[in-house]
Amino acid sequence: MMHNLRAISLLFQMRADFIDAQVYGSGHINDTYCALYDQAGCRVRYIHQRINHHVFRNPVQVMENVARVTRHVLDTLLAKGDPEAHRRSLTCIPALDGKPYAIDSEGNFWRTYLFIEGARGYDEIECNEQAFQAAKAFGEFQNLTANIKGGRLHETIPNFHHTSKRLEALEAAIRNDLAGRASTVLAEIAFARARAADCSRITDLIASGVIPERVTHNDTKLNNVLLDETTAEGICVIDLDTTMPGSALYDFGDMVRTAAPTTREDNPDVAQVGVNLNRFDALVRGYLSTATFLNEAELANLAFSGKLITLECGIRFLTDHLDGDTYFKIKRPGHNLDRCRNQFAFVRSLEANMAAMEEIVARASLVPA
Ligand code: ADP
Ligand code: GN1
Ligand code: MG
Repeated sequence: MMHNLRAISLLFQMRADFIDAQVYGSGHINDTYCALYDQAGCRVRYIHQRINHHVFRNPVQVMENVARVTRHVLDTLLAKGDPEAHRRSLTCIPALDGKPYAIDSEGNFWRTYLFIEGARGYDEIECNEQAFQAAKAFGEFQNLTANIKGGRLHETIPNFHHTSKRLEALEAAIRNDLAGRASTVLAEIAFARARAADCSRITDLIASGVIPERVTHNDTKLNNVLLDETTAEGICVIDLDTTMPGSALYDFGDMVRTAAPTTREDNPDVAQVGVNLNRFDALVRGYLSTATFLNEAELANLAFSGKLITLECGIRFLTDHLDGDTYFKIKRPGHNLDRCRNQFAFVRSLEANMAAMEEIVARASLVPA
């Protein structure tokens, strides 16, 4: 459904005249629009976004986090004299009442960002350099947000990367079988259950204090960092709704999930799914060039984290398939099942290549950044 973006634009302090708007991007959660404006004679684009309040139950808290994080990153870049500070951080345009969000007549929460020009996100990786640059940018984002003031950020989705709880949610979905599909996915259910022990490895290390809690992005898929169209440099980390307390391993793991495979996340031909070790090597080098704060336990689990987050994502797609596709946007019937099978095929490939990946991490950890 296309919203009335002209009406939405009037809720914000635009200081520009609305021309038109189009649905934009390929995110699975929010409704994103790119809007064209005339700003005192200049054509300027903005992003208007409806927050998915089915997924984010407390949009006010989401926007408190986003406002704090974006302000902090921008201030840090400005203090360093970065000449492109507003291209390297998201900038919220305030609503008429000064808040970072506006509520429309139907109770939807909206926000508006400056459109980052000359950079784009990729649904499918094209070269090793993109992997290096994306990982470097996400590591730098962790550096930038590490010392954010004002106390702990809100947990916008509690237990977001608690993989054992994700497996429990899958078990509940199997029991409820809301869409009557459980009997058709027995192989996928068995695949997930066989890996129950993997699910608690990182959360156990966090609980015992071996792995520290950090401010992390938690949704570091490749298309959530915009790469410069000419230099491929990671310009701006976007999609900050889940930036909250987490583990650096969640972030590295999701980079592996989305930037190391040989094909896109929803390719139904699982014979094409595998891990590209050169891309993995580039991710490790890019991430370690900026994430210089990692402790030994974090380094020792970098390779495993890719498997964990891919397994978790596959479990989430399977759960949503069983629930009748209520969480992730789908473009065709069976889309979530295709995604699940693809992710599980990638888990298999990561398992087969784990020793080689461990070796790549060990070699890279010895080289000073
Ligand atoms: P979702 O949570 O649905 O993934 P995102 O915040 O990632 O939503 O936005 C969806 C897409 O819109 C992104 O993948 C990106 O291509 C584009 N996008 C979002 N914010 C901006 C921005 N400020 N400038 C340019 N493109 C953006
Ligand atoms: C969603 O919003 P988007 O498309 O960047 C999801 C991630 C999943 C990803 C799978 C808030 O990310 O957790 O890993 O889809 N975001 C949320 O592609 O659930
Ligand atoms: Mg996104």
